Amino acid sequence: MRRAQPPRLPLAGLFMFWQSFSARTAGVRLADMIVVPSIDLRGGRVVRLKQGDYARQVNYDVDPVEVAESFARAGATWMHVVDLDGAKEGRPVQTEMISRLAATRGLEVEAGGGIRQREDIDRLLEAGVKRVVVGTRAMEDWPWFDALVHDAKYGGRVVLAVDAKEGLIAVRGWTETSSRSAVDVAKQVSDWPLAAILYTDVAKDGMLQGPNLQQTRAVAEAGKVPVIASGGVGSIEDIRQLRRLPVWGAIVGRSLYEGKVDLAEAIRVAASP
Ligand code: AMZ
Repeated sequence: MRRAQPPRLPLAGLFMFWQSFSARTAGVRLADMIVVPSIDLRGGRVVRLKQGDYARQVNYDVDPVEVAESFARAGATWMHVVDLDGAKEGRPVQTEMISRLAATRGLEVEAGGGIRQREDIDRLLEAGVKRVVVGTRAMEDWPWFDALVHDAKYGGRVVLAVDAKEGLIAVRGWTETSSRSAVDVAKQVSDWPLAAILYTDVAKDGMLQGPNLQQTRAVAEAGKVPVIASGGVGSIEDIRQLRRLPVWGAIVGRSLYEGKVDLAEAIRVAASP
């Protein structure tokens, strides 16, 4: 969908109201996009993997709590935290650190990696995490996931991770691929009370060479659940490109740590009309 240019003041306010109203009723995203900085944790440290490969780990010599505070200072409203030990081991491992991060003033936290049980979710929500991300168990036990998402207790608190390798969903720390396609799953959950679908292109993740715009668009247009795009952002131009898609948010990770993207600038670009 082409975005109309907003008129100059004083009509701008009216236009924004109309835009917001029409976007809501049409079931598409609002005009701005949320930039979601991310922290990937392993052994309590901030790391990034290339293409999700645990053997290709980059360590950053930074304090996760300070990083989260710097995100808030730059104007971020949401932060994405991945427990990479958890995703690999199939049980939450970094819960204590995630609880500390969830206490960051001004930042809402979504967190995942290794969540397999309701108790894992309850623990994170009690620790102040606003939304939990579930990938593997959803793909391997769809009835469990269906019941979870439709339980009023978890309404709007669950994000479905759709991590795709060449369109097919990857699970268990991205070491295995399922036979289902990302677009099919997005269609299937179209009317579910999910907080979001987190769509990650595994081949792009941690590579700083641009997101998979085509697949991201296909997933975003497949259903009504807001989509968070993840994987590959390496420049402000990538933020501009993603902003043209009907996505709710975009995850930015490695490019922040390596100084390729300035978070405050990314937030400005993502929000400007
Ligand atoms: O980089 C990886 N190998 C990796 C990763 N970043 N493996 C899983 N994850 C993330 C997913 C999602 O946020 O993007 O872990 C979460 C899903 O974990 P699980 O354990 O529910 O599949």
